[in-house]
Amino acid sequence: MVRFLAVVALLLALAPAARAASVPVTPPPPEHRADPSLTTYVQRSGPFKIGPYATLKTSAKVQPPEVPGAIVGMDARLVDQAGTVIPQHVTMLHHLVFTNGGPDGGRRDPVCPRKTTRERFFGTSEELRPLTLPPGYGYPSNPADRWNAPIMVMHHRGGVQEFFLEYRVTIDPRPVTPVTPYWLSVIPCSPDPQWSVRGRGSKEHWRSREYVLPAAGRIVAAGGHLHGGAHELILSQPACGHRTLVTNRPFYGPADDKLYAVKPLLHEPDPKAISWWQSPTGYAFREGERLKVTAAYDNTRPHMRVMGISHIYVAPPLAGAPEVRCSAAPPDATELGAGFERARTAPPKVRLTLARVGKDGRARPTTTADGRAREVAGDAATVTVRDFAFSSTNLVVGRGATVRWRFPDGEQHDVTLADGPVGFASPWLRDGGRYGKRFTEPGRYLLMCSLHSAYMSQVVTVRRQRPRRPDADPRPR
Ligand SMILES: [Cu+2]
Repeated sequence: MVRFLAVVALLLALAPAARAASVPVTPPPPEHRADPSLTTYVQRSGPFKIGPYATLKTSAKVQPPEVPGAIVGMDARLVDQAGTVIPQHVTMLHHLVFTNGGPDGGRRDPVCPRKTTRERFFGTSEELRPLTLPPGYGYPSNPADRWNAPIMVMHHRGGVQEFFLEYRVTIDPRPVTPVTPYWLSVIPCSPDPQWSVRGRGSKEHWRSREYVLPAAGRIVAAGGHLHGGAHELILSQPACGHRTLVTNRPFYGPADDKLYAVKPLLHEPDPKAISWWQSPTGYAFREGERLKVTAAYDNTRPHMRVMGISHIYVAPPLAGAPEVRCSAAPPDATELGAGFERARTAPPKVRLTLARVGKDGRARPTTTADGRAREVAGDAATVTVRDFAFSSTNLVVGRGATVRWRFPDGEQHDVTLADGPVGFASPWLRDGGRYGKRFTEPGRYLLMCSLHSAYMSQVVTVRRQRPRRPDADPRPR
């Protein structure tokens, strides 16, 4: 019965989005840092419905404002029918990316080699950092542009929540210097650009990626995206002594922030804000210049499905300016900070659990497995992930054994550590996808599907010695 209810809830979470509808115009909100005489278009997509404790991954229908011009400020949040902002500890906007295919839908991100990714020009996540640009710069917006917005939302309560995606776009109709957005992700050009931090070994974990910029220009703004556990995101220039151009710093909520009181806590909260850098002069770079993005994470404990993405906005070179190697740091750079009180810069320690949904429909934290232990004495154990369940919820293996998960369903799932000795997570998998993990550290691994975390869990216990009886019940009948 609980299983059946879970499936109903999950189907509800997948209900398609309705069309976008325009709502009034306003003066720019202070967060856009725009000329007060400009106009902000407050637009909505939805309504969406999200089921109890569900994760909703969908594509929101979004469109540019009906006036031509340039975007000089933009943000997005979840609101209810009355327009009231829904707090993140209730229904969380976890990821959002606005893409622009241009009027013919063919515009692509120039740093993605296979050219399958549309131009990404605004992204926000749990950080909810608005897009702002220095005065005189803007991202060109044509009412005929074809926009799209993949979103990922997490509902932290029982019951069904209705919400709208509200996005506020400030347009400057006057001529401005156009910017080109580049999305420099540590994991490039993927719809799920994540990896996991093991949480063993050195105190800090680093992961980097270099990109070659196709044309000369000036970086006039830089934002970023990090997950929980992050120390910082660094944009550097390898050809100039690996100097740092921009550091985006995460800001975590205070300890009494309701984000940390979510129960069951099935996902490590991301930073509540991330710094933003902008400069009218900018950092000039040459055609073919390499830029490097590095994400630094705490490595004293595991952090799963983390990301590191630098969002840079590039203006054309200054007319008549000589091309210089390693241009001086701009004198007019500003860094925008947390924007809330009592921000913490060090990632707080959080302890995730598994969950069990009761007959009353409420999810409660648990750290134990359902069902009797299945002990596997051999080198390998196979787990099938089918019908929103792991086939072995309580698996015992010996140190050095490999567990292989098979994902035969058409629905996407994954296997992600909630708590345990070593961090890991599989990609989202379906249609026969497979994932294997060799367990070399003994201990208890609390595992879940991150897309259905309240409903799908498993405990793998890794013993120092292999269980004696192959595939035996602990109490033979
Ligand atoms: Cu799943």
